[in-house]
Amino acid sequence: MSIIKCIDRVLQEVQDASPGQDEFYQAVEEVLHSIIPLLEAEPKYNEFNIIERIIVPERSLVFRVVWMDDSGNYRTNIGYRTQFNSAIGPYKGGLRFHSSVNLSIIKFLGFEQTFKNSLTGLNIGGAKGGSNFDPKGKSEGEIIRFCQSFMNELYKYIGHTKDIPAGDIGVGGRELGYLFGHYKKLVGSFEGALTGKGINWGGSLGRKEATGFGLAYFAQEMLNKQDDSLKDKICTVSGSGNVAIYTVQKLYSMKALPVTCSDSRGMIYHKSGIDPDTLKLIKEVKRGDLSEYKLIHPDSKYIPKRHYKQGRNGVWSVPCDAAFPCATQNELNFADVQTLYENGCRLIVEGSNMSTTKRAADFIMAHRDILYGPAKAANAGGVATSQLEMSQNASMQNWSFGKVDTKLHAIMQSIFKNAYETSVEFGDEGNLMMGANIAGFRKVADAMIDQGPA
Ligand code: NDP
Ligand code: 2IT
Repeated sequence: MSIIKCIDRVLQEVQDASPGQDEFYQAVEEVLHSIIPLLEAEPKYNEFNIIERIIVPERSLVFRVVWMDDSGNYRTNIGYRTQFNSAIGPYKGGLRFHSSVNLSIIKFLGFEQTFKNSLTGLNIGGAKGGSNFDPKGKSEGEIIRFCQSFMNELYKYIGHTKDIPAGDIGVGGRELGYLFGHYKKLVGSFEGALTGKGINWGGSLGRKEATGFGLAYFAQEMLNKQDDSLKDKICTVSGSGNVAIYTVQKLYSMKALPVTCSDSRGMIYHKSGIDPDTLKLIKEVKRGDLSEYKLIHPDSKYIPKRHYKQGRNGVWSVPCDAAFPCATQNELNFADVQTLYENGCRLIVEGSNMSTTKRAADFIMAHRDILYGPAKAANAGGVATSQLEMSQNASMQNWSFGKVDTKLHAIMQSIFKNAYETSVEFGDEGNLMMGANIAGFRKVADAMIDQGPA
């Protein structure tokens, strides 16, 4: 059977076995299509049925999380942990608390994480978890009770050499603190079974900043290759959480000008430049609404979501040189990417996982004058620094911010180099989507072959 026919058959099987799991299907389809050149060159992957094996998670845990709200009512949420692949190391990946979380979202994230983690060059397998619990508007007591109840089940399946969760949307330092505190109580030992921990209790300096800083380092590498730089580039950024804030901050050190940010209710356009300290105050300290930004910066413009053009993300209507989606999956659609292109944007670097819809990604691939940094390469700085936290925990050391940041920078350079060189090896120079997918896949697939039917 030809490789293309084989892939069509496998994709059909994914649809049959996981009906309605659109995000998972989207992630699998992108990877399988872009690794065709490798599969054609290397029959061993077909021989060992790697494709059929690699798209199935090693296990998916789905569990009930019951917790008590402040009024004394029992509330029920669904908890998830998909341990996708452990061929190259213990399962590693974040936890997402958001009302939109379901098995499709967790599986797509775990699948992407497997190749992302492989690209870091470090020995970490892929996983993702979370819950449809929405921390927004919950009291501190409710957050604590939910985190403890969630951990009452999750602790059985994680551990510092087994599976090491971290943060993602809706899970930051606060939630990780409550999760870790309860994990420690349940297992009776202090071990680094979570990353993104507080600095006083086993966390790493630089982890909080790592995804955003890494994203900017990756963008810099992409532009360096073209003898260009981020200097004076007008940048649009979406989101206003962990990844967005530290992307904005790092863009300034590279002399670029980030002019937008957003949350689920609206966006800010600040022509003279988004102030990261104000974002930290509103989102990290007050956990407030982005509309508060305008109260501090009256020269900025707040646009509520209901005023966006129908079917558009307002952020991408702002003319820019470079776009950094940093909120959530499929936040950049076909119309958005067309507008970006018409307005002269030629660099798209993904902070969020699977930022672009399939049609948007197809548009980007058809316009090779757009430099495109796919999420699994560009946002890998977060998980890479999580692994640096694991290293520090294992050796009982605390590295300086500078040491961690230098290592992060080197890792992002090496991810870019690997993805770029792989694109050259397979005859499509600069196609980082293909380069990242092939390089990420190859390491995991080779380990699976070595390990037999594990
Ligand atoms: P945060 O929870 O800190 O921030 C998420 C931001 O995105 C918030 O501004 C949030 O708005 C907005 N957002 C989330 N969901 C939606 C939605 N459905 N529609 C519109 N806006 C939305 O999360 P992170 O910054 O950690 O994560 C952002 C992205 O980066 C995610 O895709 C995540 O998977 C990815 N990522 C994160 C890493 C990390 O280390 N944290 C590492 C690599 C990737 P609001 O505040 O209103 O909810
Ligand atoms: O998507 C991601 O890479 C993360 N949320 C970070 C995972 C981690 O284990 O640090």
